[in-house]
Amino acid sequence: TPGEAVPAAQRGSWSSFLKSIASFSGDLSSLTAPPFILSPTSLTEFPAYWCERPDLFSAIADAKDPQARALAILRWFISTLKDQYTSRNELMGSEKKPLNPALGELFYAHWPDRNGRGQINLLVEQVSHHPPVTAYVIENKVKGVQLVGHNAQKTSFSSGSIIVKQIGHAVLTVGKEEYVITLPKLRIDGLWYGSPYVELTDTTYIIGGGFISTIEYKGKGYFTGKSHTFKATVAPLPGMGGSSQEHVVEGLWHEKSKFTKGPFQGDVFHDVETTSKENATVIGGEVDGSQGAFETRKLWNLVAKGIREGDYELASREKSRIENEQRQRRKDEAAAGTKWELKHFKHEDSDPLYERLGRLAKITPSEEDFYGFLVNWPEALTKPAGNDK
Ligand code: HCR
Repeated sequence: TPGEAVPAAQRGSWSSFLKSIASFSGDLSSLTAPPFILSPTSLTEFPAYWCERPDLFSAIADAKDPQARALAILRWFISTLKDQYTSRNELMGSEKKPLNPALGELFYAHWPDRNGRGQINLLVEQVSHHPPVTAYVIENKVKGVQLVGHNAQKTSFSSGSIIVKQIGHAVLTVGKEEYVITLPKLRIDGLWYGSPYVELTDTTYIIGGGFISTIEYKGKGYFTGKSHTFKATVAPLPGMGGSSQEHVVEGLWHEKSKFTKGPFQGDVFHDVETTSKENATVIGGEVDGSQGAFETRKLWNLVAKGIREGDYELASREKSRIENEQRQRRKDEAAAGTKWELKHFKHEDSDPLYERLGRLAKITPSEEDFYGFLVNWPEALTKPAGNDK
């Protein structure tokens, strides 16, 4: 039945929310949604999903040749998908509408050194408000592995689902080698019932180090007939990689996948059950006096409390306060002829690496902008590795 997962008192506002989505295209974040679908977490926390299997991120550095490295990168990438796209369903019962970050909102966290894998730091900054754009860097300095990227979303509505085209890309640096990673397209299904969930569609690419991984996503009814299915091919880039053989991996990105072609055919490629998940340690914990006013947990503290405890009056009052403050800031800047200065990133109109590597795979769009990291880690993250107090 329609709206079966929606609390009775919110069914009316859920159906008007759906109607407004259906007649709307662009920045979904600005639409007001009924309380039951609100998440207490801001989008600035999402980049942590790239590293919730920190052992696999660090293991990229240990691969002994370019082909093994391409496989290690693919394994880490596949391992992130469950956390990126199904964890809200597991934790909160469905996909939810995240808090829309303020311009300049920050998120600092790390994964402590364990078993010599090295400390991994995470820094996130909201670099645009309308449209929302989030930039991030994740770095294991000891191992020489770094991920820098940004992402934005373009949404549209098609046969009952929200289609989310991700804009932006990530650059993974391993030692001196650089890889470009493109992002999947999302389809948000289950809206009719009030229990949205994400299915991935289309293709993503990981290009660099002489190899290209092409990852195709399908939902129910394809390859294996199951949700969250993918098929990945790891092949040498034209003119590179010598006699290396092609590998094909197939399976479910939220569970298990196997090599289905190539020298390791039949072997398990990745199994979510056997790689341990670790939430990032947030600098300042839930909220403490050391967090600045723009650090996400501090900024949204009372909104999140209201949402968690069902005190929607508190949540909406605080949300309006934050939004009004933001509007006032923009007005003041306009009046003074100044512009908000980013703290950790520098916007670049183009990314030559994306263009060069992207050309090899004919990826679209052929050009994208980029946010370069200014390499100004906050002190709380540069303390000696292992000191995770
Ligand atoms: C589309 C989405 C906001 C963006 C979220 C992204 C794409 C952000 C980058 C992460 O790396 C991965 C990621 C995962 C999320 O699945 C995706 C969100 C899903 C819903 C949300 C919409 C703006 C909210 C739509 C409202 C619905 C739930 C009613």
